[in-house]
Amino acid sequence: MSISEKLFEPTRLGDVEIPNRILMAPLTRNRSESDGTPKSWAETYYYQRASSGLIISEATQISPMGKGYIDTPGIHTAEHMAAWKKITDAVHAGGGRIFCQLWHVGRISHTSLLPDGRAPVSSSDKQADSQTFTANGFEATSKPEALSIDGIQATIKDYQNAAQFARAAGFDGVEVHAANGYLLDQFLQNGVNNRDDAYGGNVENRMRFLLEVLAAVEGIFPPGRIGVRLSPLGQANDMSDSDPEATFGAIYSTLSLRNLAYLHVVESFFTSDSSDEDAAMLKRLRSRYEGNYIANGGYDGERASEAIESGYATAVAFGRPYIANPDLPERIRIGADMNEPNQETFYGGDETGYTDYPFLSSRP
Ligand code: 8OZ
Repeated sequence: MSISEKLFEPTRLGDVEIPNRILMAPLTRNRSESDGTPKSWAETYYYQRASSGLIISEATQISPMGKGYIDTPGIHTAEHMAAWKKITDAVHAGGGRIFCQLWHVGRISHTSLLPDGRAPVSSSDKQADSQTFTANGFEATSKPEALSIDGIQATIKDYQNAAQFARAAGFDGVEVHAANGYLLDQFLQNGVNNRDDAYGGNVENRMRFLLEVLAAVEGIFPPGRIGVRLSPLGQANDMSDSDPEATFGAIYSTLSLRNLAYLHVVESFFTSDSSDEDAAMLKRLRSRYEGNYIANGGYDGERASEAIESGYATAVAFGRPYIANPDLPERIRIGADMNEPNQETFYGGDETGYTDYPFLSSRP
């Protein structure tokens, strides 16, 4: 199959008009100041990618306790806000749109990254068999403490506070990161969540935290400017659920009623390929969500064309291709060769492998 013209048909994601269906996926790059303030080179990086239908920012912590890796950005201080404002201004000047991905890592963290060397928090005290990246390189994630009910309520306030900073920073909306084994996912899936209070047990209880976060964020942005990211295949960060299809089916159906901008689904992660059974389950789950669906994970222009032509997806978010191809929509449109991303410069470092990937022709 060839490239569908539908990839370049404008549409609406909730309240946000997008000129094409080729979105920039959230990409962790670990190039902020250690206090979480984005550096000025991020203005160049995001500006270069403004021809995307929608940019979803790299995962951005909502609070000091939400941090899990070295040099990731935050959106919980006036300094963060001012630095992000320059980035959103640059994207808007380039004709683009950008959402802020609101992130709390939960147990995927290390005491050395957290205030006063505290333990990370999660739905339970189960330690992840996973690693994070600290000042000392890769280290095993620390044993977490289960959040109290008061701790959950305070974290919901942190999401609301971060959404307020995101609005002040000029973001067009926010994406609530509930995927990839981070805090909200640690509540959704019962391989980690063993609580016996109102936030554990059946799936209605396990999704309560996510729904309360959405309600709090909806006080700041309208639902049509809020997206949610999920990863029902649970491939990352030692996640598991006893019945993923039932769990995520209930979550999709519930989110379907909220008139959100979109549901964004990680369909495969770079650590594994999805099987036919996985693809079939993703398809059955997809039928449970009536709004805009953003597919992500391993797509190229042809697969994206198929997904959009068939009505399966509204848009497709590209990750690794966007690291190396700032003008990705144009390259897909004309069938140009792609620059290959260099894995060695994905995380941390300077402008090399960040703002220096070449455009097809002269830069915008
Ligand atoms: C890669 C490295 C660190 C974090 C995610 C925020 O998986 C991430 C992430 C990805 O959602």
